[in-house]
Amino acid sequence: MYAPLNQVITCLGWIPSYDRSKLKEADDPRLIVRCTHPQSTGAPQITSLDPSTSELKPIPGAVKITPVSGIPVNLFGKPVGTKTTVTFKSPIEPGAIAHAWLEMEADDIDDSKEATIVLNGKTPIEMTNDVLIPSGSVWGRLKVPASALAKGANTFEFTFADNLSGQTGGYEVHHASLVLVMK
Ligand SMILES: [Ca+2]
Repeated sequence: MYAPLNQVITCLGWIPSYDRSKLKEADDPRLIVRCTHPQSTGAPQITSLDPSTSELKPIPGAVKITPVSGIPVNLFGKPVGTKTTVTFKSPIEPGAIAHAWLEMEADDIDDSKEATIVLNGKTPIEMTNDVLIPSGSVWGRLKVPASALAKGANTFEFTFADNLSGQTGGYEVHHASLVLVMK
């Protein structure tokens, strides 16, 4: 029942929190919704649930945060070990986040060894087949441990980690967003 309401709120770029404690009051049942507008505090843009750039099915109730810097990632033709950083600014306390993903359009990540991604200098993001493609590009999501996120700046460091014995010359990431589902 909350899905359409949640869609309207999040499409406006607002962050809702729901208080369901009054729903079962016999004489005055209410759903209390508090909305925070992230731009009111200079926080980052939160886009609609389904930006036209993504080919992935939206996650119900999720909000998307677009990067403030670092996109596109271009690690083609660079020496093995080259790193580059994508930064997101999150207005949300990590304790309020139930699930998080790094959604991206990856280009030419041939093998999970080719790319490494480290969050906030210490938490490796597990590469899965969802973002691997030997040629061309693919949309996929990688799970992000919510506890490793911070309110404020979050950096994802991408490394061209392995050229697979000279078989590959790097990779790119054309688009990325941080996808969050609240508790
Ligand atoms: Ca490659």
